[in-house]
Amino acid sequence: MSAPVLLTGFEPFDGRPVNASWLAVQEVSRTWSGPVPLVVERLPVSYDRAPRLLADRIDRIRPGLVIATGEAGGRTAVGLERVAVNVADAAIADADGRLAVEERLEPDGPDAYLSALPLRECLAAVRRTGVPVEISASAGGYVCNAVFYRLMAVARESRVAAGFVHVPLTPAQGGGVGMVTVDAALALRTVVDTVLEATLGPEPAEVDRT
Ligand code: PCA
Repeated sequence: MSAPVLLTGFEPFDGRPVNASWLAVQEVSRTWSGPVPLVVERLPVSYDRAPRLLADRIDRIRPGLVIATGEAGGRTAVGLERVAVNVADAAIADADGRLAVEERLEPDGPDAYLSALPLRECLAAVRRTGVPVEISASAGGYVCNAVFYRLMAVARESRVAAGFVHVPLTPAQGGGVGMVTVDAALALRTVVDTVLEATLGPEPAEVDRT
């Protein structure tokens, strides 16, 4: 698979100056060295615009793997999300002022999609780095879940490996509680590597030229 990896994070929301997911995605991008091209994208926290932008990028870039990420307040571990549900329901409005209460994202869509990432392998690989990580049973009912839901619908159609990862707030955002960006980025990079290795096979051993 030499198709690019698409990694997305979100714009800041809820009055916070930064978004931990975008900080982590930028850090992955800064230190990226292959084996395939990496494309990153920052999504607006909008039920309407974010899934559309993501679907458009997938259509244009034709990635082999898409990992969408967002920040999750109150969490202390990276969350490998298992399931995207066909519901929009959150206590706060999105960037366009839309407050969703028990709405279906796609009236005729399935109730849920499961992540297409090898979650157990990713969990084990991130654990080996020492970064706190868990498999999460709910991505919530806000824009992250909406993006995850659309991502899995598109991924299923175009046979792309895809999933969603939540990262904790940074300690600066979370009043001292949270995860530093380099750790969140290491977790994301490890998830990407794990999926690529499963698809590409292990990297060839270095040739001894002596
Ligand atoms: N977190 C929100 C939306 C954007 C983000 O980073 C969520 O968990 O839905």
